[in-house]
Amino acid sequence: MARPSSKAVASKAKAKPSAKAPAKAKAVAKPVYVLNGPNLNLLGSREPHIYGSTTLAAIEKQVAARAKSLGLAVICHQSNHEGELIDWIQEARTMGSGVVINAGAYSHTSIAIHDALATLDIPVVEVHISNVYKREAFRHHSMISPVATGVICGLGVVGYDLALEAIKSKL
Ligand code: CA2
Repeated sequence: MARPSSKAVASKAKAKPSAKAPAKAKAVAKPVYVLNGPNLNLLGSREPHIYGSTTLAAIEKQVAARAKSLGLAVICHQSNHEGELIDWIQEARTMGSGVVINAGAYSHTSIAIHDALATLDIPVVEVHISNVYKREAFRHHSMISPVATGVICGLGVVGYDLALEAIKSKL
């Protein structure tokens, strides 16, 4: 009688129970969403006396490095469109661990961004590069501050790093 092939024998062999518990999939930490609103793509190119000379790309690089040192992950987005910012805020509701947002001029006008942020159960830090209280009166009111965990304003681009530290302290 022909011997069973080693393959057939192997398939009949009982699997040894592992001494270890089955390895669980490692939980991947949710990223902090860093959102920048209208005209912030122009940073570094105009009005350096107000906003400094750092470009948005450099800010995003700096934020990614700070996040890494804090053990956080980040997703950075910029848009000139209110609805796109709202889509990312809604995404952060389930996919994010926090939101850092400089909504630009929408900070002063947008009930829709206020409403989107109000749905979040994660920390939200509003950032302004300039000190809006030293500027025109129309910048003194923010629609989103009432639904933010905290606000950082007037400290330049370091405000984004400070916002990440604040989020870390809340997690
Ligand atoms: O200080 C901030 O970060 C602001 O959110 C910036 C907004 C302004 O409307 C807010 O009142 C305060 C404006 C961003 C415009 O950014 C520019 C950057 C360079 C050149 C022109 C605009």
